[in-house]
Parts: sequence; structure tokens; C-alpha cells
Amino acid sequence: MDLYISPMACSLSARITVYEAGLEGRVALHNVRLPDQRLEDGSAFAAIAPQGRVPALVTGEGALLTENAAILQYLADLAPKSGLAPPAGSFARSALHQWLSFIGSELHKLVFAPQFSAEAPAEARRFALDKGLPPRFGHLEAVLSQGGPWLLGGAFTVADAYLLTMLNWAVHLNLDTASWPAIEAWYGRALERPAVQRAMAEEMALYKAA
Ligand SMILES: N[C@@H](CCC(=O)N[C@@H](CS)C(=O)NCC(=O)O)C(=O)O
Repeated sequence: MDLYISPMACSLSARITVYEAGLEGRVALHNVRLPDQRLEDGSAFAAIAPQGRVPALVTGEGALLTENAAILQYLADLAPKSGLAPPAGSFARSALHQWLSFIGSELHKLVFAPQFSAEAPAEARRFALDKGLPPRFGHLEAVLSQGGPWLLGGAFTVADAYLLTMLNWAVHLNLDTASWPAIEAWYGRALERPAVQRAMAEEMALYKAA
């Protein structure tokens, strides 16, 4: 199957998932140049994924799957023993879904997406950081300081992989995260994982070369 991603975007979480799950032999990774919506061979990304957003996954049967939350769970389910997603039907699986939704809507789109949009007015960016971020990171901080080490407790899941991309962006934006020590500690733990280090090193190299 084919996975379409772009360096240091939210799709980094899908690359991490591929490495955490040991799926390298089953999933081919393709780099998408988001600014011109082209693949590395110059062809149009829209021919694969008409919405033009990463990640996008094309299964061996040729079916297109979009939306990070769906793709991450699909990949995790290919390697159930990895523990990257709890079994379908369990409460823990719904808790995973809860975190993927929280990260995708409350953090990714509400807080961080405006920071990287050339069209977002400065006031919208400021509002997202000043009013949007603190209560949401506050919620995360409370959960991580009472539980952990990972979002769902003992096992690193695809929700942690997705959250990592948010923290990478926070660092990139030079946000002061000192008020959220449990989040900082969680980020430090995540960065120690070999799959995370490998994925980050590869994507940083691609990002700098772009
Ligand atoms: N709702 C989508 C959003 C994905 C998304 O926003 N991807 C960004 C990169 S982090 C993207 O492809 N942006 C390019 C664009 O919107 O033109 C998901 O959860 O997968």
C-alpha cells in the first residue's frame, strides 16, 4: 500500500506508526511537496487525493483513505500486537478515538493550523495561541500529570504519535511550554523512542532539503 506524507507535517505521525508497527515492508512512503501539490516525480497529488492534504493512504486494493485519525488506526490495526491501538470494541479503543479527535480538532485545527496558514489574519493566530491553547494544554497537562506515561496509560499509541507533531510545532513556533511540565516530560519521553528518532531524523533531512 502507499502512504503519502510531507516532512514535519501531521503525517509524521503516520511515518512513526509505520516504524513503531514494523510495517516498512507493507507500506511504501511517498513524499508530497505541499506548496505545489506535487509528488517527487512531478505528478499531481490531486490525482491521488483530490483534497490535497496529507496523510493519504491507498490500500493494496486501490481504495483511498484520508484523515489522520482514520489512517493511524488503520495502520495500527495491521499490527495488533504492537499495542498502537487497543482492540476494536474496547473502552480503551474509544478512549483512543477521543484523543485522536481532541488532537485533530482542538489542537491541530483550532490552535496550530492558523499559525501555518498564510491566509490567517494575525489576530486569528494570536487568538488561537492566547485563548485557544492554554485551556487545551491545561486539560492535557492535568491528564498527563495524573496518569501516563502515555495518553492512554501504559502503552504508547497512535494518539501519542499524533500529539508529538503538535509539540514539534510548538517548539518550531518557540512557544513557552514551561507552564506545562507534564507535557514537556511526555514530549521528552516520546523523543527517546527509536521509531520517533528515526522518523524525525528522516523528515528533518527532507524538510531542510525542500
Ligand atoms: N483533517 C485532515 C487535515 C490534514 C491536514 O491539515 N494536513 C495538512 C498538513 S499537517 C495539509 O496537508 N495541508 C495542506 C493543505 O491544506 O493544502 C486530517 O486530519 O488528516
